[in-house]
Amino acid sequence: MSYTSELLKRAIARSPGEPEFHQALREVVETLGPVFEKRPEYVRWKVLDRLIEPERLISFRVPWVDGKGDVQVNRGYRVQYNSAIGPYKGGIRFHPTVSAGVIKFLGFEQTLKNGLTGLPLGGGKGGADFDPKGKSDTEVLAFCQSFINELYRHIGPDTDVPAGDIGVGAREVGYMVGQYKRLTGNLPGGVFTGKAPSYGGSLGRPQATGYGLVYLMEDLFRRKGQSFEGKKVVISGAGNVAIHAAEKVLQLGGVPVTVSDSGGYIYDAGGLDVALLKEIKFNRKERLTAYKEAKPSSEYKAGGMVWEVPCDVALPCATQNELPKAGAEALVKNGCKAVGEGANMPSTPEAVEIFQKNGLIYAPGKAANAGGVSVSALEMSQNSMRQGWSFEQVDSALQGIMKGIVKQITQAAEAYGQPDNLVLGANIAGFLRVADAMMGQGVV
Ligand code: NDP
Ligand code: 2IT
Repeated sequence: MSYTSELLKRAIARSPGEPEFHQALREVVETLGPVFEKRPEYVRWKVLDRLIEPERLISFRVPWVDGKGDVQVNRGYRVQYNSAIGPYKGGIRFHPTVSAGVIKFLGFEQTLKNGLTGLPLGGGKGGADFDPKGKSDTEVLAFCQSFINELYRHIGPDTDVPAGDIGVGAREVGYMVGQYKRLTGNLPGGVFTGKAPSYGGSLGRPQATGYGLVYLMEDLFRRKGQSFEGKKVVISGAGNVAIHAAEKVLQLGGVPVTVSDSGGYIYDAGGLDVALLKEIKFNRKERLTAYKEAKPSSEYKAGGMVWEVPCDVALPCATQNELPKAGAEALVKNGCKAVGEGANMPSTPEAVEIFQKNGLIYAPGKAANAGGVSVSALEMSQNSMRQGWSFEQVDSALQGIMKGIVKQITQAAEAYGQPDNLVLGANIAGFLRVADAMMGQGVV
């Protein structure tokens, strides 16, 4: 059995019941074989054996009192995955599906993603199996405060810097910053990113993941003599990443036609009304059915997959494994030519195989959605320097970072003889950056 197959078998056996983590490991480890042929020192020093094992996994009780006065108990996590190139960095997710395995898959992906950005960021991720849906503002506040009552002792501006993810936006980050400051005697609020601009948040951070995704795809198109102009774009999700991706597609002349939430999807053939979407989702926090009510010319489909809508480009921006084999088959059948992942691991392995076999441009999440964490790094810089940069300054830096990622992943794919395989390119380029930093620091 090869080195990578044996390593994978061992890693899976020692983390039973964590299918998402196994999937993320398999997808990366299986592509790294050629690296070990060129660089046997990595095998001798067991760099990958060490890298796949998180430095630390913290799991804790989160007790809180709901609006009815009943006691609730949730479970919180933080995985401090790898600190070879900087402080642990990655978001916090509040969703009922959060488990140790989900947090480990996200932390592992984050470690390689952060490596790809070229910025001084280690990898981490956290969250809780708390469901924010239907909770009042004061219930969310109570939960965030209890979550931080434990987490505060493990994080800090130079050790571990959380941000948002599914179910966690500027409101939740703000509540966590407030509690962190009370507990630590007013240490700088810079320990979180994704803050509101009035207390140190970077302009451009809310937009960064969605915009970055579209910048990266635009650069890949440009290399093939194409652009977003006139392209019909199917987007899943209706949160931070999805809505900002739709906004940037429109700005670049494309036509975003769908968004979805866990209830169903909107199809708006003439192009989405992004201002209306923001009002419904960000301000009123309502379901997508409200879009159909406000714009009766659109269609709302309960259930179903957005992937059944014919398009040129698909941007999955909701959650892991939301794009299964049947979705990939429908996309290919209807003529889709490119897939860019705004979410983390949204395509199943079977779907990825279909994209690759059919020659689609396929940009995996760890490269395509790295814009968010990149602007988080810019927010950290601004906080350290006690500065606030303009939106234009941040947006222009983001464009440069996304171009840098495209360059790195395409160069790695070419160097390893598969120029169109961006999965291979992203995995190898991300791995090399973290691996070299680990090698330089001894056996850590
Ligand atoms: P939000 O909470 O803002 O939005 C999530 C959206 O996805 C909602 O519309 C939600 O619908 C939908 N969704 C979530 N889980 C499911 C599910 N199990 N089934 C169906 N729909 C679901 O999150 P973000 O936009 O921030 O994150 C979206 C994805 O992007 C995630 O994979 C995240 O890890 C990734 N990402 C986020 C970054 C960021 O900066 N925020 C950075 C890089 C990646 P509903 O409301 O009905 O649950
Ligand atoms: O998955 C991700 O990259 C994020 N949720 C953003 C992490 C961050 O620290 O900004």
